[in-house]
Amino acid sequence: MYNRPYAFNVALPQGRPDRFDRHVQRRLTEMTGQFLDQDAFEAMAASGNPVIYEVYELVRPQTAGELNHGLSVVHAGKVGDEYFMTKGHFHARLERAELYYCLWGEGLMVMETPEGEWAVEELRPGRVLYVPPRWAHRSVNTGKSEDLITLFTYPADAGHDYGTIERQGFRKLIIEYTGQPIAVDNPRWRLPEGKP
Ligand code: PAN
Ligand code: ZN
Repeated sequence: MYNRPYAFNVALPQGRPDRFDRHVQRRLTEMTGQFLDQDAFEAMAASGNPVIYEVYELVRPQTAGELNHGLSVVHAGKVGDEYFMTKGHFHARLERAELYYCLWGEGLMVMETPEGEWAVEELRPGRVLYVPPRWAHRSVNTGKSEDLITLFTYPADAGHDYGTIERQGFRKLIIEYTGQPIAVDNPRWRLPEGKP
């Protein structure tokens, strides 16, 4: 029954909605190449391969006008000095935006455009973040022990381009330095193929 209004509830601090179509659990080894500290990555992969984040999504028909929406739950932890984070992506249709609302925890959204602009915005409960068209986005949990929980919605025809970030990474990484999160240049960031 696709065209009836519906409502659902979100249990906090679990971040689990009582209605969803899709539940994704992303484990560390599904993020090969994204964390900087390779030794820490391998040690953690060998000792339990933890779930880094989960997504509960209500998936709508992929037509203009529909909005996918759901909950993103990034667990607390670090790989070396780098906080747990999502894979991050551009929308396959680059001209598609997204809205995030933070429900729980503390974190940062790291964003960048193909043209080389970048931005980092704080996420904490009550804070709304608008990700405009063309901006790749990755959420990072900078909290000590709590999950970072955000509600998101984006056009159902946006699609996801993970490959670009898998190949070149984000320009900025978020690491802990003297107990605080800071954005540093990603030494492994690569120019997109075909660009001088
Ligand atoms: C979100 C993200 C979610 C997980 O729903 O998909 O936070 O991050 P990754 O998709 O990068 O693994 C979203 O931005 N959708 O477009
Ligand atoms: Zn998105």
